[in-house]
Amino acid sequence: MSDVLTAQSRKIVTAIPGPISQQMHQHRMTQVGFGVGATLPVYIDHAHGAILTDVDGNQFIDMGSGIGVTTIGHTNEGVVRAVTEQVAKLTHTLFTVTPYAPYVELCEILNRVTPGSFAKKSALFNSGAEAVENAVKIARKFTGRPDIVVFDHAYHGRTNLTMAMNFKIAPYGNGFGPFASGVHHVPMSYPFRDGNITGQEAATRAIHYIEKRVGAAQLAAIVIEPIQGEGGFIVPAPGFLKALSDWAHANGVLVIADEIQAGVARTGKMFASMHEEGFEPDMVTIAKGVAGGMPISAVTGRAEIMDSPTPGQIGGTFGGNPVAAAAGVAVMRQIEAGGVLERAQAIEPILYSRLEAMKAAHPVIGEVRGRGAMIAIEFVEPGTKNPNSAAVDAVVKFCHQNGVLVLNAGTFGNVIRFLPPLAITDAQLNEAMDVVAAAIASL
Ligand code: PLZ
Repeated sequence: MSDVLTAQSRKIVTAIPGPISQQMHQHRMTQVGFGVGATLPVYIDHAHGAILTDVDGNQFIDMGSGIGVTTIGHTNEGVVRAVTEQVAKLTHTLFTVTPYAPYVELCEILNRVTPGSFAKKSALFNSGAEAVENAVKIARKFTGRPDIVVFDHAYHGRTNLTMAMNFKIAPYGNGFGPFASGVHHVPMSYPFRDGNITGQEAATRAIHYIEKRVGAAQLAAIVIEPIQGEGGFIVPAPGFLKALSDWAHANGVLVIADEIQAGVARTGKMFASMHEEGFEPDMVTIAKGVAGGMPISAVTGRAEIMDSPTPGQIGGTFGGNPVAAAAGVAVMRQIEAGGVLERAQAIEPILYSRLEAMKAAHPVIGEVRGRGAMIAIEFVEPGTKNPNSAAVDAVVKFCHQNGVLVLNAGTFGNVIRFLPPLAITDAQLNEAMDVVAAAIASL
């Protein structure tokens, strides 16, 4: 990745947020609705690789990638070129009125690289939530069944259906109901918190819930994040996903893998589902990292399932926009060309060795987990497994003040997650970890 060669460094030159950001934020508060939050109100002017530069000239090491979006790196050359060329050529027709090539090209790549060796087809949308909505629509159409199952600690979006699918009501759903019906929540495999039962045992527990509470005959699909994102990078115990999907397939139930946060090279494989031997979801939802920051999402699935809606049933004005699709093609070509998955794989041991050392020194860290460049630490009250969100708040604040952008996560707000752009250098990664270590030591 050539971005690595031009990488810049962390630099804090004002208070955080700086005076210009403070002024802009004050103005924003008079113009933007309060429901739209801001984790760290520094206003970003430009970015490259893994460095964000704000309007006051502060430079942050980005350990969040805009929640797993700029995986390929900020202002990646290939993406900038593809977008620039496409924007000058054609910005919109509406694919379902008069089609264009980049949409089909991106679908062709996704059909090839998603898990499962069966024939696949795709459809493109704007956001992750919209992809999830459409996957559920298609599953219902194909099976002729109404209900869906989701998991504890899951996150699927902010639309009406996906709000019903989220585990946490606060902040996502409070006051926004009534919500879509036909959504059933069942227990997840969460090794750190469920006594390390096996994947098979956790699947049996979930299946009992489904059989008793829903009934397989009512069930169109199981929707699951192969590694939960907002839930705190919960990696299910080995065998859990396979056992669930074996049960689903024996009962005519489809499996939808929500790969919106974990997919597209993030975990060191093209998709996180591929870490579980024999797990082949019928459909995957894809967004975030697929287009290097341009808004686009996809549903990719078995061809016969994707063909079950009739022409005109699936669409939307902006879905698969040519500029965003061109960016997607540019990202996916780079991943297929090699080096990107390897970079995610190389980031994993660096983060693990640094974070495990912090865990050994500080019992406030209960667990280090995750895969590739999707690694998290869960904070507890020392000597217990009681969630410790106060520690997370303090560590996050310290990191932000010191030029490292980190994100929290988790049902209990007690997880810090690391999702660096893969263009991050080893030096930047270690510098970020030095700041995290200092933050934890300061608790
Ligand atoms: N499915 C697994 O992670 C988005 C949410 C940011 P959209 N997660 C980040 C926020 O606070 O709104 C996400 C996800 C998984 C679906 C979604 C939804 O994707 O593109 O935000 O709609």
